[in-house]
Amino acid sequence: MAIREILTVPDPRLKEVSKPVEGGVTDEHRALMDDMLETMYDAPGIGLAAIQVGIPLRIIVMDLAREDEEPLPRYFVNPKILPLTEDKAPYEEGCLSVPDVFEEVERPTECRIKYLDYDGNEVEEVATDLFAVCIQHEMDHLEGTLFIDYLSRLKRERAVAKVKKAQRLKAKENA
Ligand code: GNR
Ligand code: NI
Repeated sequence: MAIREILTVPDPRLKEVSKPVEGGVTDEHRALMDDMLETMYDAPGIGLAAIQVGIPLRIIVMDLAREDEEPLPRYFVNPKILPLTEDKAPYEEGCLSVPDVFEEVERPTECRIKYLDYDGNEVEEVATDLFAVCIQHEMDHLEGTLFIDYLSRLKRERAVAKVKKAQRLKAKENA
């Protein structure tokens, strides 16, 4: 397993539409998912899409366990999603590709998801609460959409400027 670099805005790869995994889940995909999980835990974050480490495949990892709970890694390959309600709720979201920016986003509170798991088995389940928020945030990454795309242009531009500035400072420190 290895920790990979997480892309941050304004990297254009974050706007790519990711491609489905064809021909089932292989050991190569599992190695990528292992790396993604390690990268996510190290960050730390609760979810990660493959494009965030530069791989444009429809693969997501997630772990919503609290610090006082056992880790519960989840893997989603080729996920499909269907909102189950028109009810929406706001949640203050963050993203490892937009570090240190947190803003409220409104999303449907419940959805049905269908995907292949780590072993390539088909799974169908209903996501609610934080699971619903996170899977919708991650599915957006597969379409090249970031949570800041739901904000006003002013807030979005400020968010990108903040990330760029932090990176300039980091580059200077390391110079
Ligand atoms: O770690 C993360 N936390 C988070 C908080 C609220 C809503 C969504 C998320 S996902 C994010 C990790 C990430 O960037 N996944 O793409
Ligand atoms: Ni994200």
